[in-house]
Amino acid sequence: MNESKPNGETATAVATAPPASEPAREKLTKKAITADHPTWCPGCGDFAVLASFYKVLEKRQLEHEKIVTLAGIGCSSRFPYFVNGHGAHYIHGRAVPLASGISLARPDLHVFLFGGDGDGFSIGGNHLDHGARKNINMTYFIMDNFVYGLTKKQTSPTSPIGFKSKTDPTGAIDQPVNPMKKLISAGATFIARTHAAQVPHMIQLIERAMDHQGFSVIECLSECVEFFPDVFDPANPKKGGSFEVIQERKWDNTPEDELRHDVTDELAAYKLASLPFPGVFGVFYETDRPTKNSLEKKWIENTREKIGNPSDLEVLQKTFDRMK
Ligand SMILES: Cc1ncc(C[n+]2csc(CCOP(=O)(O)OP(=O)(O)O)c2C)c(N)n1
Ligand code: SF4
Ligand SMILES: [Mg+2]
Repeated sequence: MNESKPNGETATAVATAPPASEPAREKLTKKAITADHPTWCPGCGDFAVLASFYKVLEKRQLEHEKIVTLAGIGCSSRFPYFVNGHGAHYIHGRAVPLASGISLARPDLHVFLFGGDGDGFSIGGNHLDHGARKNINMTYFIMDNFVYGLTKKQTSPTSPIGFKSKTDPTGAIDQPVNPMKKLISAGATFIARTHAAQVPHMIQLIERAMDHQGFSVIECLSECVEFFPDVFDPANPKKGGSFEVIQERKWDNTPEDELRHDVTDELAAYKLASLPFPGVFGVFYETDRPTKNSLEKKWIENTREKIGNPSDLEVLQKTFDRMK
């Protein structure tokens, strides 16, 4: 089995029994992962995201102390409060820089980010771009509700033209961000899209994103029942819509395979991203590019070797000595 993110670019898990002195690990249960009672409005799409995340953690039996959940500010960004693991509810839009530091300093951790469309595409839009181009190892789940929920209904970067809000009482006039196009052009190496009413699909994508080495992002249409109700019904079969899943290429040499989507084809991904709302769901783009984590690790190792392999403490001491 290929290990998920933390254990390096191509690490393969080796089943080894724990040393006799180490007590057996307790099973990671939903009870152990659950921290607090979610404070979202009844019916908010974010509940299903949390439930899916719990399911993935339970299924994958990650080491409890290696789970980190980070977020900016927003209803969706309350996420870390509800997960019993390391975590932080950080500054609005600044979860990516915080996560970058944690990911680079502690490559053994599973770094998950959760947040909203405002947090990811407006206030933190610039940070998202740089995390993506640097391909820093983390999994970013964006709960897109097309509105600023926490601050009670302002136009967000993904609100459609015409949306009436407190900031646009006569209807939004600005062209919305297309999350898939933004992420492809920024250089994210795993880009996918899902819907909070589709729990098995969400679980499948979270697992794939986790296993991807690099900056992986999932945009999830997650309804704000309070300030933008029913907006995602066109993609919800239970509400009369249709949830169209991307058929990925199987490379099985069949004529029908020619019609399937090659996830490594950037232009094909752009074409899928151009489909009218509600569009399609699944993996738009996936590519293998060295992570900043691996490049930086190599650079540190080479430099350390050149100066005689000092320990971290010795490097620190030498730096302090120079300041004297
Ligand atoms: C730097 C900064 N700017 C603005 C705010 C006010 N603010 C808090 S949450 C938020 C929008 C949240 O919207 P979104 O990220 O879409 O999350 P949602 O609540 O919809 O899940 C804003 C503008 C803030 N806290 N900090
Ligand atoms: S205001 Fe909207 S996004 Fe926030 S908890 Fe309520 S339903 Fe969810
Ligand atoms: Mg929002």
